[in-house]
Amino acid sequence: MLSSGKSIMDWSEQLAQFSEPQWAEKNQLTCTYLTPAHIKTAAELQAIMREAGFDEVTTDAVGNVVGIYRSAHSSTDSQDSCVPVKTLLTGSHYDTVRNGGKYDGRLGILIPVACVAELVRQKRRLPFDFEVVGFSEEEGQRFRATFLASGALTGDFDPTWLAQQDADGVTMKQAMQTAGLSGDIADITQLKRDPSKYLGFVEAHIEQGPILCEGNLPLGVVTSINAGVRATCKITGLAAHAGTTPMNMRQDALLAAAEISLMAETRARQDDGSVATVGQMQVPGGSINVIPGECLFTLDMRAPFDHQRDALVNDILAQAHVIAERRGVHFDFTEVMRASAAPSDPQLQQRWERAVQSVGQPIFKLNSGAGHDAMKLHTIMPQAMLFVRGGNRGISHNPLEIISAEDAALATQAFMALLDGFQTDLASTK
Ligand code: HGY
Ligand code: MN
Ligand code: MN
Repeated sequence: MLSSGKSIMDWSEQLAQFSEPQWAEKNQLTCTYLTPAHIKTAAELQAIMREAGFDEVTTDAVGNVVGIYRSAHSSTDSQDSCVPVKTLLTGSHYDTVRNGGKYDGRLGILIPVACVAELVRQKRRLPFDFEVVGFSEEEGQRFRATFLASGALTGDFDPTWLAQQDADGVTMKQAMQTAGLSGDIADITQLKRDPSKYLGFVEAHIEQGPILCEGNLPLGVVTSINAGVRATCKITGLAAHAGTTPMNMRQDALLAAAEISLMAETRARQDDGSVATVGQMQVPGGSINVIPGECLFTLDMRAPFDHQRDALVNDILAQAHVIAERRGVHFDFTEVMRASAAPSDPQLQQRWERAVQSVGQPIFKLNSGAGHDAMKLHTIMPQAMLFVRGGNRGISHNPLEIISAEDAALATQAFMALLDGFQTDLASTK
């Protein structure tokens, strides 16, 4: 099984070779929804899945790469195909943030791919179909439609997203059609999964934080995924001469945004577990000698519970309007993503706990500050996650993101143990 760790590291390098030109030239990884680099990554992932031995590998109407390893009852080499077969769903995303890491999302695809390769090596079938999805879009980088890929599986794809434009004015529909997808909402709505046919959704993912690394723990079991709200914000002030406008006569859009950013930081620090981030800020058409008349920025606000998140958002919004009023500027806030906290399904979480124990590791439980596709699948089926230790103190959304082949191998063993657990339990219910 140690070879699975090396395979996963090699596959990660294979996928990471595709990056968008302005980042590739700096040897950085950026793979956003349906860009040429993203399309090549999907093709490479398909090839990796085929090589591993999946029975079916397809790309769906939103660009998800879907691999299915048929059960003992529904595979072509079985007689009793009349036996009703459920499916265990797993996977994660293959898109990245700008100048991101190689393992965020992708590790959660490659670990179950390594499991299928091992099952094929053992000439073994499971008593359920095993469906591994490489979700095409989770990060919300090129378009604001976050989790659109897993959202298509839960029936939450918003048709208005097709008209969203990227920074170059390309609509999502156009991007889909350029990528060889129909861009028809009818094809997308068909992707909705019937939860009654599934055993649930499990996802392996790097922790993206320092806890496992500092605790010298290779694996962790997720108890809940934090709730989040993201928004795009716009301050409208008055562009004016930097030299002639007295300080007490300014409506400086950037300074209002700056004060709001610092206020958000102060407010988030007041809670245990709340976070608030301004990830992007720009003065469109700004000049060195002009007081900013407009400032665009983003807000990402999260907390372990919905009520705590809502209090954070409401306080920041209220205080932002006070700041804008005092500064004589206008503050616009457009919510672009809202996700509820997603507590792990207790039974699936216990399956991960038993799996981690079976590979000789202590059960360490932690919540997830990062959002994941699992929080989308949470809305229609039981879900639970396994975390894998990140090196470099778990840094993520950064090229320093790193894992070890040994931890990848151990996580694969734990995932195999989870599959074994399902097999044992299903056999005992016959
Ligand atoms: O932002 C997140 O939590 C995730 O990486 N998309
Ligand atoms: Mn991410
Ligand atoms: Mn991720």
